[in-house]
Amino acid sequence: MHGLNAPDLIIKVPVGTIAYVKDGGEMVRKIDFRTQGQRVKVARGGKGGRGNVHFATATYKAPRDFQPGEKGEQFDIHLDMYLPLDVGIVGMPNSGKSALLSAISGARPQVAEYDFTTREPVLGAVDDGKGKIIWAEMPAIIESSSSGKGLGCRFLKHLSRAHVLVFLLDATSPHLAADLACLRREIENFNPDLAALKYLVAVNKIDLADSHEEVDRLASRLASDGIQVLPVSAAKGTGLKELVESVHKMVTEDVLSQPLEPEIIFRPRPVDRRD
Ligand SMILES: Nc1nc2c(ncn2[C@@H]2O[C@H](COP(=O)(O)OP(=O)(O)OP(=O)(O)O)[C@@H](O)[C@H]2O)c(=O)[nH]1
Ligand SMILES: [Mg+2]
Repeated sequence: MHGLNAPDLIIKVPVGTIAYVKDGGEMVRKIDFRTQGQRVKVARGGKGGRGNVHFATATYKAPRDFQPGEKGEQFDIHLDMYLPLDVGIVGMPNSGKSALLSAISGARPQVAEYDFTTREPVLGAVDDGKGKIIWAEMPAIIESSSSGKGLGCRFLKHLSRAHVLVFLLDATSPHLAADLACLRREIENFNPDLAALKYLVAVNKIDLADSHEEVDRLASRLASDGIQVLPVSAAKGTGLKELVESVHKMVTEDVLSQPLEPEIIFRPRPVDRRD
């Protein structure tokens, strides 16, 4: 007899999904589905068997012999959905995150004077003439967000796949360095990997600042670590071109510094032959 091939099992996932492929509890592969139509074979089907006809000879016309097919590979797959973003804007309430995203991209999040206006991450595509990069505004972070205060930190998981973070400070705050330290502490408490991402600091509402003194002080403090501090005004457009250029340069460098498929660690298992 001839057996039938089983149909492929195709699992459709939204763009932005990361599949963690596990074998006996051990992660063997991480697949990042970033593009529409991307297809990855996770588990191979078993080799087919040989039916009776394969054993027929001129004198042995109706053989009962057969060789069974092999089992296919088997893995556990954990699927997690992350927003497909390149750049994450992180800041305190009312610092102008939505105003900034609105000024540089086609996104139109609500801009308002009260705290926690934005309650979910908002994505916007920013085109600097060389290509499109996805920026995302995260809901505001405050002291103890990582312990659940305010809107908490759940949404920060989406930053896992950011190339660059932009910490947005408010120039009218008297403590720029303390604000930055607080934001960095909260994301680090949430996930230390996020604190390891490349970042720069943008000081917004510079149109309202009496002087650049505080900004300059912060800039000189961070210069030794190679961290840029850029004064901007989302409302007036000041410094936005420089910000977008600097961030996009950092994103490009980060992309180029990574091997093409950095996440894939694939150790094929020895085939379990059953002759
Ligand atoms: N003068 C001035 N005002 C600004 C600037 N950027 C934002 N604002 C104002 O600051 C307020 C807060 O702006 P949003 O963009 O809503 O701030 P946000 O950080 O998104 O706030 P949440 O979503 O609540 O976290 C609004 O009243 C804006 O009009 C700026 O560059 N200059
Ligand atoms: Mg907002």
